[in-house]
Amino acid sequence: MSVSSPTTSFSLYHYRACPFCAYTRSAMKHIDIAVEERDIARNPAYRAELIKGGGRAQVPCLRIESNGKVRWLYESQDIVHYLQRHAAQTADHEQTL
Ligand SMILES: N[C@@H](CCC(=O)N[C@@H](CS)C(=O)NCC(=O)O)C(=O)O
Repeated sequence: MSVSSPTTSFSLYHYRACPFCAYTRSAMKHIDIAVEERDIARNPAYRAELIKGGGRAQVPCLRIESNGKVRWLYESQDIVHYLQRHAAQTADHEQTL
């Protein structure tokens, strides 16, 4: 029997001077999870993507792509809690393999 796990990729829309982004980036390092960082202050294309996809220019915002579906998650605490849960579930999944 083969086991397939869903593939999920993450991008964090942020900018350096934002304290909520700094909190989120620091938690990401602690969780040790791979998240692409997209700085909206340095790259106007990322800012445009965020507004188009998420609906507003607020940072931090986590873009979650899973099995072809995209979700945009705002609020630093919600992002950190989501990534913590995801990391724990992934660790559980790997232990059962
Ligand atoms: N409660 C939010 C606050 C985020 C926030 O205020 N971000 C500021 C930058 S530090 C921002 O994006 N302001 C622009 C806006 O809200 O449109 C969180 O914890 O993520």
